[in-house]
Amino acid sequence: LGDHVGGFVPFAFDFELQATGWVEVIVLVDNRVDYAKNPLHLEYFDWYHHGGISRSVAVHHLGDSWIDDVKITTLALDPPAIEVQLVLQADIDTTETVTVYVDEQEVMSEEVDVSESVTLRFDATLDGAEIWSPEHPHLHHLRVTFGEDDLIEHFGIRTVDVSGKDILLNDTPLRLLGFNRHELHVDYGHSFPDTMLMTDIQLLKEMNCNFVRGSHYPQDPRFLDLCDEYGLLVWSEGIGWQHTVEHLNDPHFVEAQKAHLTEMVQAGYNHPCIFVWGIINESESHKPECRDGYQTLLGTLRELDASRPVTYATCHPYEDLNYDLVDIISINRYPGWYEGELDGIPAVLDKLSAHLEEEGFGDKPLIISEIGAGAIPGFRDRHHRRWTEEYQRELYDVVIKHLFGTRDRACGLALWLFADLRTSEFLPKPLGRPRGFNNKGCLDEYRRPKLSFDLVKEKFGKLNK
Ligand code: ADA
Repeated sequence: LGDHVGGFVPFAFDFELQATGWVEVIVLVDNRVDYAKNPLHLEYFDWYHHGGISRSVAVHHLGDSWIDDVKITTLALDPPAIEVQLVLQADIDTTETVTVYVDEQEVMSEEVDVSESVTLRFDATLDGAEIWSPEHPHLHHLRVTFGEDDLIEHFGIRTVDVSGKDILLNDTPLRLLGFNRHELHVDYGHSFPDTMLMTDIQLLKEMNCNFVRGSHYPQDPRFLDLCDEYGLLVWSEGIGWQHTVEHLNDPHFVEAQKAHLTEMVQAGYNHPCIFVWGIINESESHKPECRDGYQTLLGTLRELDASRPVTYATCHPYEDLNYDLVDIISINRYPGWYEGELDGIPAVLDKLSAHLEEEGFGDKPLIISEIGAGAIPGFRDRHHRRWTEEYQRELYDVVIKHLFGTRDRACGLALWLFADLRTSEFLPKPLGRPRGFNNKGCLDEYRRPKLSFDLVKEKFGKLNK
């Protein structure tokens, strides 16, 4: 029926039923690393690529006409109003009634002529509807019927804006406190059972987080559903890790990225938890030759969704050339780990903000999108050396105190990393990856908390009161 390049995003193919009876779907997955076939998954990335079919496969049996897509956008909070966009399709020329219900109240109904495809847009004011936020993650229920087809979607009414240094959720500045999360588990690879997804949610909530950066690829739609329900704000990021001038100037790479980002936005659009889209982590954003690539990929996101800000995480904060292209500046930095000692962390963080001010970007929101330290699970020692659980706890303490102590020096913090993960043996720094793991998790690979867990819980708890 078709081919698809790259994981972590849903895709679909149409086929005609030749006869009634059972349908057998055969999916061949090739997880050999081969840039020519698939430039999105590369061997040197700092995580282990589990192959296989990692998310669900389903067959939808549709009639001659069907609902292809629904997009729900919040237009206003008071009174609550949404825009609904429907894509209706048919194999034949037909006239059918399309009806839309919100929480089982009809909000629109009309006759539509469809031959091939029709896009309908309408606005609805939902008096009395509740507003979604991390503190009150209220979801509404939208049902569309069209001929014999129907489609149900949950949505939240909430707005996201950027104003000066603030990210506003429902017109109120956010203080984002959370973690980078890889969807990886030693027992399940990328295919989490529902209970494991729920475990991650519970642990994040227990630490009083309101924020998850989905590093470095789109997270499972079931995880996003849970973030909608439990009130965790998500940075949804397209796949990528330290791409070079060669990649960003290769049409094969850029086209594959565009297709991947399109599928990410298509799948994530209706999740109120997603408040920002991100692209290619830590790539060569400091080289002029990469600017066109950044412009194209960020432009793709903006075209697909004008309702959310865009960002990317840079590891070249002093030389970066693309700050003007984003709404939110996001910086990955490892003071106290790859550079300097614990007592140097405040100066490093202050220098970053001072640089942004000097360069004229001081009026944009800043997220510290990665910062952390490796801690081998169970390794403790009286001197609190590097790699001990104590050292990681002290580093988190210094970081959180400095960023949110006397005043807020950033509007968001995503600690690196939620849980330890198996990494690639092709990473060019094996000495920094004992056990073959990235050990910077606040929990180990089985989600057993390290010492820093209680510290984060206490600190984020006080800040999130
Ligand atoms: C980078 C990268 C992460 C991880 C981290 C680390 O900042 O974005 O994916 O590799 O470094 O642990 O060194």
